[in-house]
Amino acid sequence: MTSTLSQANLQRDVMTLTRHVLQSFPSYTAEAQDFAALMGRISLAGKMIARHLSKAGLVEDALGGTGIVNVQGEDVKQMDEYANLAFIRALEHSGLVCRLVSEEMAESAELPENCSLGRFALLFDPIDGSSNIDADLSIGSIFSVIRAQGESTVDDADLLQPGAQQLAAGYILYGPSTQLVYSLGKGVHLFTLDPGLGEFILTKPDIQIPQQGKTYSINEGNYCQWSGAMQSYIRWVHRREGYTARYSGALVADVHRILLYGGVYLYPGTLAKPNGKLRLLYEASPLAYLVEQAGGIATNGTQGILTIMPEAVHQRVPLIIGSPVNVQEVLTCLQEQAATGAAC
Ligand code: AFP
Repeated sequence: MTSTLSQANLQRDVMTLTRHVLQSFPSYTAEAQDFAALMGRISLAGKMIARHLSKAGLVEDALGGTGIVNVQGEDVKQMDEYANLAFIRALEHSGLVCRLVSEEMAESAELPENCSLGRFALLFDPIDGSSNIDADLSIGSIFSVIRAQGESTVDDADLLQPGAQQLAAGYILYGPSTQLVYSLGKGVHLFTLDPGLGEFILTKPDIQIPQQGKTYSINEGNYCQWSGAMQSYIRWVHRREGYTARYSGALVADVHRILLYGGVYLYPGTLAKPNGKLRLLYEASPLAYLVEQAGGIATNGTQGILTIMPEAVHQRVPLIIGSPVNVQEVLTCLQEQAATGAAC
């Protein structure tokens, strides 16, 4: 007789990503099938990247740089290039996505064969945290799905939509296991890749971010480059008991920790770069969508990330994201300093 535990495991193992997406719609509509197929393609790219990463050091083209500098002025790693292509190849004949915008491409890639009106556009960061790759540390891929509204596939103006208009967003975290977190605006759900099955299996449904946490995550090496208000917030954190610093150099990994345990991640503007480092459309916005779906807050310090009207596809934005109580502490400190000039 099959044990109760085996029965529970069998039950768990059939809750695949595809089934979960289909079940989140009231019936088996064309829209439900489109989203299930789309998430299937995105997860395929994630599996290809995870498989390639698992052989890093053994194969020639997983570690090290390409010698190329991307549109962001950053060195392109071999894995950046591989992951970017993995997304393109996984999506190009899907019939679902007609435009692709990525950190690694100056111009959006057009897939004309898929471009009937109302098709999706995918905005993605193929490898977030590239500097972690060669040290075998956690990295991620981030994605955002919007509806391409214009007929032109050359002009990106119709892709400049506030994050609140995203149809879906998520990330894939390549850590000790490979995990995929996604939302279609109906809660935030976490799947773990079962390498034997080759499937992402639901392991944490309906994630709610803790109201507050003890983690603050920021690159304090930039301290002298921040505004006085941001410096005063960090000094306030240092004086408080209970806060602990965690910073991995990969946004996905740091935000994932905060989604599960609570706390706040910050990448503020600096004197030299007032808009900070992170990209709005394929880093800050999708993560803001997830965190807000889970009950958290994401802001640039004065405005909610999801309400910002983008002006360019590769634009950067300061980011403060996490548990409501922790983010509110940052905002209160920034507002007090702006109003009175006094440190918090
Ligand atoms: P890389 O992909 O160039 O390593 O940048 C990663 C990232 O965009 C984000 O994942 C990190 O949180 C942040 O930059 C780290 O930047 P700093 O090294 O300036 O702290």
